[in-house]
Amino acid sequence: MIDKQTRIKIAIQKSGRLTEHSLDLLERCGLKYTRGRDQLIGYGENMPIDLLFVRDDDIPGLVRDDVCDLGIAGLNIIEEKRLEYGCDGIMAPYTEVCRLDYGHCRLAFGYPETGARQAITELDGATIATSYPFTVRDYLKRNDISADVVEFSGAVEIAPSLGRADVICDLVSTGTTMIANKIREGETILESQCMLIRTPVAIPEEKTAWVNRLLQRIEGVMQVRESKYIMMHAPKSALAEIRALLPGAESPTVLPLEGVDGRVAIHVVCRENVFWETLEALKDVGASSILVVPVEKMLA
Ligand code: PRT
Ligand code: ZN
Repeated sequence: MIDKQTRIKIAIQKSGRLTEHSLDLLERCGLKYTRGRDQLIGYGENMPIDLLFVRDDDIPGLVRDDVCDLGIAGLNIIEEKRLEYGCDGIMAPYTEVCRLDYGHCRLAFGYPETGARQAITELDGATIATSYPFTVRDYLKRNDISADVVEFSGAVEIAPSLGRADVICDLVSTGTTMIANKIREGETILESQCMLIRTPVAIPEEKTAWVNRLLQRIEGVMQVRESKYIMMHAPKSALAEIRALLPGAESPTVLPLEGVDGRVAIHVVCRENVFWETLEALKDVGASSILVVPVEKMLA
């Protein structure tokens, strides 16, 4: 029995595209857990956090119903369920906390290569197959298009060849599935990535300190993903040029170099990846001994 009053419950995907990334994120936040015998619950050992392993489609509902305090799922599912619950009169079933920068994909129309319809301007009267009926209907309504939407729970891309739809609207990442099914990818109606959501009700006071701590750590993990610590020697006079060359850099630390006039050591954290071209440009303005090292942890 999990103590609801003191332990934070997080819903994550049991097994699928998001599972490994979500577990990796939580582990980077310092969470150690053991998985129960039924494998449905992970019990946090070093933090008052327990994980509920479920199908991604169930995550928004578990957070809406306050069974879980937090949930991690794709924006595609979160938005679809938000629209579905909105139809029940529930306007704000959960709060979107932050984007997690993995699970990137898009919900896009797909037009069979040999079909008569090839653009959204030709959708009036069409039948559209999708696993996201609420999102697609909402899009059609907002764009004043009158088309039929048929729901497919999977394998949407075969709907046209089965004669069940003229057009599809499905998730795409590399695009190879549509191409393999002779479907041309069209307009994107939703750009998606993984997202952290939280319950619409107030989190019990006993848990808020740990929730805030976790959110701060998640933010730190997201920030260090691309961050680099850069060290170099350079002419002091080139400082402004060097700052302009470094993407997302904070104020640099500038240190004198023992026995060298006019040159300094510069240390700086860059919030974005640093490419060879940047190092070459730094060298061109007089930098030398340039070192780029990954950042392990960061707390703003
Ligand atoms: O069992 P459960 O219900 O939990 O899992 P699921 O099968 O519904 O979901 P899963 O694991 O396939 O995907 C989970 C989430 O990953 C989705 O809700 C999206 O947020 C995200 N995601 C990212 C994707 C894709 N990329 C993706 N490419 N989800 C599905 N796809 C499909 C796509 O529709 C296509 O059929 O993968 C196929 C390959 O795509 P292409 O374009 O790379 O060929
Ligand atoms: Zn699913």
